[in-house]
Amino acid sequence: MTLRIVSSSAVALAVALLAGVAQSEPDGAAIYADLCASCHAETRLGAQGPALIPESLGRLKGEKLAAVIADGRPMTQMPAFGATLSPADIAAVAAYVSSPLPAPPVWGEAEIMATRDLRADYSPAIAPVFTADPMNITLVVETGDSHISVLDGDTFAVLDRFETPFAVHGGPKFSADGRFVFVMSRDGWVQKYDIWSLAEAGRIRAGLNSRNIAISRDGKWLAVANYLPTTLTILSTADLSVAKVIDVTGRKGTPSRVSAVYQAPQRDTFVLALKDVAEIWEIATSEDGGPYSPGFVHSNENGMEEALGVERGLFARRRIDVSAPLDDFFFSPDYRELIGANREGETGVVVNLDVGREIATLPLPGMPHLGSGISWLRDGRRVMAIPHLNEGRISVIDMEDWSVVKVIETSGPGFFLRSHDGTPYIWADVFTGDHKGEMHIIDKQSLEVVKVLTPVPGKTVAHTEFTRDGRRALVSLWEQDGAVIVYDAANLTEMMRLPMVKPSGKYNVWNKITFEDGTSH
Ligand code: DHE
Repeated sequence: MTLRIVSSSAVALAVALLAGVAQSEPDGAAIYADLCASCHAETRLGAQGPALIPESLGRLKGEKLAAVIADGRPMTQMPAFGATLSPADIAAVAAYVSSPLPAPPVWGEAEIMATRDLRADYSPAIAPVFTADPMNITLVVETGDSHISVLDGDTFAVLDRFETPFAVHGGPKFSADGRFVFVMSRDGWVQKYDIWSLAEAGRIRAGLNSRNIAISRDGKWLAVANYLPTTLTILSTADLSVAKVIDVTGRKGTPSRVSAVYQAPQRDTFVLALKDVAEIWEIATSEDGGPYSPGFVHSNENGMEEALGVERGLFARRRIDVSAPLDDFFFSPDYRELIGANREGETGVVVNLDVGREIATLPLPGMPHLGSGISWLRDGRRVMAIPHLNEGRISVIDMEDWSVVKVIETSGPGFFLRSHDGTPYIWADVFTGDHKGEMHIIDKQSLEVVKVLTPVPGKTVAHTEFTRDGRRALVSLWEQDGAVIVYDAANLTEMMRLPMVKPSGKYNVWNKITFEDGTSH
């Protein structure tokens, strides 16, 4: 009896001690569920934020990972938890996200197809169901409540407002006739919307953590760049079925995340930026391919494998070796040259896609954001401008001799540059810092800042889009209780405000389908 009493007290003591130990050691999984899962998903496979598993964290380990959790990531949605979590809490959650999943995620054709949801109530209209100019429609992505507003580009009336998947990122892509638009969310959902019918046609989850999409020149194929899994998913635009899932693996067998995919119309290809291997990939988007497609002979060593006929036809691949991985691209208007940068580096490289090799380097410090670059003609020469994500500078580069023409100083780091053939100005935002919300108006010829607009001091004001004729500039008041502010693009006066819920990017059908000078890809 006594023995039993002593024994049960000892057990109670041991339980209490163990509970104490458990309490003193933070539970990474519980912290994750509490603070991280809402953006990165309970499965850790990513949603608004990227997947947090070893395969996607790559080299982000140990102190570097702890620093991201403590300090957040500049120019992303990742907040700083240093004030909320102790160093031990941070170490625990870092260890948790660095641990492998019980089973590796599989997201192949079968899994993707199982998510396809074609709307039973959708029937395509035979003509636009509205009287507005279909070529001057502008879409406004409202990230605050996951919707897109469809604007009449002449009157700015809202023709429709439809729900999108959560956390849309990158520019929606239009079919060449401007009728359909495809929208992608960071957790890999792709939505097809029929502008003429003002109705969604369907959606499918093409990846678990995706970056952006591109449409082929003939409008038949939509490529989805994925971080997780390390694939490029190609969908048929007609019915959103999977045409091909391409595993992205470098020459030496290293799998690579796809940072972005772009349409190169003159080449009839998709061009892929790869995050983890020093290669650029080009994928043919037609059976026969154009003169620059991967199936044709190229006068370079890098193209030899394909030139010998190893890969030909639709979705044939060409690899171009580069000196380091490039995760952000800008293209010359003829798509013969690609300017690439790695956000962590200090230089950019120019790759000639015809010969398949680097032909020049550019000084590009301060996290250049090439994806937001624009180009135009200045004194008869084509120049390009790119913002820098961590300093108030815009680099202007001569695209003939690749010299730096000017570094324009602004009042803080900006995200987006926009212009239009019909305006003499570039509109450059300031996204972070004390001068957040200042929109710089820069003369395209003198390269001087001619005016700074501050529509709502202290509030984020970013991303400009123009009407088809370039006479009006639409700017996002990027707040939950936000607006699209419409300016007269010539005299720079405000004309009206359209209430919107945290509007981000805006996309004019005509400007996008004609690759208008001054718009991004
Ligand atoms: Fe973007 C476009 C990459 C963070 C809003 N962004 C792009 C494109 C790339 C890119 C490669 C061009 C793709 C296209 O349109 O087809 N963005 C990145 C990043 O690597 C970065 C810095 C980190 C990340 O988390 O991915 C990043 N981007 C952001 C944001 O934090 C922004 C401001 C808010 C958000 O919604 O995520 C943001 N990115 C945008 C927008 C575009 C974009 C609105 C389309 C601009 C356009 O005019 O086409």
